[in-house]
Amino acid sequence: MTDMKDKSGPSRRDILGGTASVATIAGLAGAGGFTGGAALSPRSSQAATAKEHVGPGDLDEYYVFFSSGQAGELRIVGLPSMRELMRIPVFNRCSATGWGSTNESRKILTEGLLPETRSFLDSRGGVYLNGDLHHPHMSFTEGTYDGRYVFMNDKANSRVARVRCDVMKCDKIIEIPNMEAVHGLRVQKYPKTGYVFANGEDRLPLPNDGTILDEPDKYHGIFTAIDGDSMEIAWQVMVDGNLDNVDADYQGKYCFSTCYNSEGGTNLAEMTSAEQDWVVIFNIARIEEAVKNGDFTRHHGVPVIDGRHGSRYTRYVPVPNSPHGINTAPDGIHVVANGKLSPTVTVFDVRRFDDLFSDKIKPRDVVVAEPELGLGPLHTAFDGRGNAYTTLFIDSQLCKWNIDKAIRLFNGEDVDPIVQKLDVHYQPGHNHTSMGQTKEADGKWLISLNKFSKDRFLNVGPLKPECDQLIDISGDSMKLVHDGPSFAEPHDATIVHRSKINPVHRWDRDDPLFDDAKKQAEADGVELEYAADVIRDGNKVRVYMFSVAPAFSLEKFTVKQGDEVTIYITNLDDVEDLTHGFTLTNHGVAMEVAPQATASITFIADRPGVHWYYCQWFCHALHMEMKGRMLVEPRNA
Ligand code: RUQ
Ligand code: CUA
Repeated sequence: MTDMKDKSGPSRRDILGGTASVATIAGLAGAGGFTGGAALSPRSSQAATAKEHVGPGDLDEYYVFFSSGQAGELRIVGLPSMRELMRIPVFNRCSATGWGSTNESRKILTEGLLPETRSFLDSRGGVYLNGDLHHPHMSFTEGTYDGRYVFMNDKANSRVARVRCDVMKCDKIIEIPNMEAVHGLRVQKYPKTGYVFANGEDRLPLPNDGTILDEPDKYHGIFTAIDGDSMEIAWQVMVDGNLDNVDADYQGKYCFSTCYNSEGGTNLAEMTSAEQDWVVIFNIARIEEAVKNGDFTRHHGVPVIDGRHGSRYTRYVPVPNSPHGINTAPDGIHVVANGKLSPTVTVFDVRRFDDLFSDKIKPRDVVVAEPELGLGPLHTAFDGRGNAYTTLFIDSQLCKWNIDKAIRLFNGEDVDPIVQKLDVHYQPGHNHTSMGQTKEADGKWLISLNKFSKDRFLNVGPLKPECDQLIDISGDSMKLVHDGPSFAEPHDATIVHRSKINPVHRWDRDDPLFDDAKKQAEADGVELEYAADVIRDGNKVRVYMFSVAPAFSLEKFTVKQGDEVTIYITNLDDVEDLTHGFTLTNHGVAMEVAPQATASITFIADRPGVHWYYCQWFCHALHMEMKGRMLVEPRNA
C-alpha cells in the first residue's frame, strides 16, 4: 500500500488570502466577508465523538462519486460525513448551472451523438432531457485511481460520459452505436485507462434499421471498448446473451462481463428458464490483433469482432442462472461473480485465464470457489485483508466472508467462509469499500446502497428516498454508523481517498471549453476579458460582457424583436468561490459563471419590452443590485 499523503484541501492561509483579494477588488466585504467568517472559526471546535463524525470546518477523508440513476447527474459526497458536496449535471438538465441550455454544454451534449439521433432530437429541443446514470468509475494508472477522470454510463439513451476531475465538470459525452442500453461500465486498471469498457445490455439486430424486427434469434449483444483519452470507440465485440456488469483484471490482459439470458428470450419466463448463464471473458490482446488484421465487420464506422461461442476472442464460463455484479479483488487474482437468482457467488482465478484461452483447461476450471452466502447476492466489495462483502438483496443483509476459506471449502475442507451477516435497511444493491476497487483497498469504510428506505426517515409521501448506510469495517465485525437518504437512484459509487484528487479553485483562461467563445469574439474584434460590446450580424446579435462583483460590464443593451441573441459572460473575479450567474427573466435563460470562466447562451428575443437580467449566484453584499436591462424593440416599430 502506498502512503496516502494529503495534498488536497485549502489551507487557512489560502482562504484568508482569498478574502484579502476580494476586499481589494470589490472594495466591500461581500463574498469575502462570508468566506473569512468561516475561516476564522476554529476547525473542529468540539472533539469528535465518533470516527464518522466530521466536525464543523473539518474535511472528509474521502470523495465518493455517487451515481444518481434516473436523476442523470453525478454527485460528490464526503465520507465519512456522508454530506453531499456537489452535483455535477451530466445526462440531465440543470436549472442552476444552465447545463443543457448554455452553448458550451449543448455542444458537449450533442457533438458525440449519432447523426440519426441528432436529427431525431431536432424537433425535440436538440438534447435529451433524461438519462439513467448507473456506474461512475475513476480512471486508473497502475492499479489505482489517478484523479484524471470519472467515466459513467447512461442506460436510458446509450451514452458514455466523462467528467474532468480538475474542474469537476463533464467534458465529453458519446453515444454508443450498434447497441442499446449501456449498463455495466468499468475501466482498464493497468497500465492505465486506457479503455473504458461498456456493456450493451439489450440484444438487437445489427444493423437495427427495421429490416429485422420480431426475429429475436437474429439479435446480438454488444460489448464496447472506448478509448478514455480520445473518447472514441476502439472496438466492439458481438456476444451471446445479455451483458450485465463488467470488470477488468489488474494485469491489463482481460476484462469480463456477467451475462444473463443465455436463452435469448424476450420475456421474463424465457430469460430465466435455463439453470445456467455465463461470465464472458474478453482477451484484449487477441481482440486488438483482430482489429489490426481486419478480422471484423464495420458498423457505424466501428470494427465489430465476432465473439460468439467458439470464437478465439472470448470464453464463456458457465455460472448459475442470471449473475449480476462482477468484482475484481484488490489481490489482483480473484474475481467474484454474484449469483442474483442463485444464493452463491462464483470466484474465478485470473491466473488460469491464459490456460483457458490456449485450451489447456475447460471453462469451469477457472472457478476456485462458489460459496453459498444467502438470498439475492448482487455485488461484492473488498477490504484488502482477504475478506469480501456481498450484498444480499432479498435477505436485506450484508454478508462478510473470507475468500481463502471459501477456496478451502470448495476444495473439500470443512470450513465456514462466512464471517458475519449484518442487517441493512433495506434491500441493498451495490456496496463499496474505501479504495476497495483498487490495489490500495484500505478496509476502513463500506457504504451499502439500499434500494428501499421504508421507515428509516420521516415520511415524505409515496415516493421515498433510498438509504445509503455507512458501515465501519475497520474492526473484526461490521458496525452500522450512519443512515443517509438519497434521491433516485444511487446505483453505484466510487470511494476515492482525497490524496488522489486535486481540483482547481478557478478556471484557466486557456481552458479548451472557452475556445468557441474566444474564436467568435476574435472574429468580432472583441476581447472577452474587457468586453462591453453588442455586435449585430444580420438578425444575429452577440452581446459580450464581463462581470466583476457586483456588476456586469453592460447595464443595458437593445435588440429587435425576433433577433437571435447570444450572451457571452466572462467572470473576471479571480477569487475562489466567487461565482456569478446570469438569468434573463421570462426567457428560460440561466447559467453559472464560475471564477475566470466564460459562459454563453443563445435565445430568440421574441418578447418586446423591458426585461431585466440579474446575477443568479449570491456573490456580494450588493448581489441584488447586480443586474441590467435588455430592451427589445417591437418588430413593427
Ligand atoms: S447494477 S444493483 Cu445498474 Cu450497477 Cu447492480
Ligand atoms: Cu454576481 Cu451575484
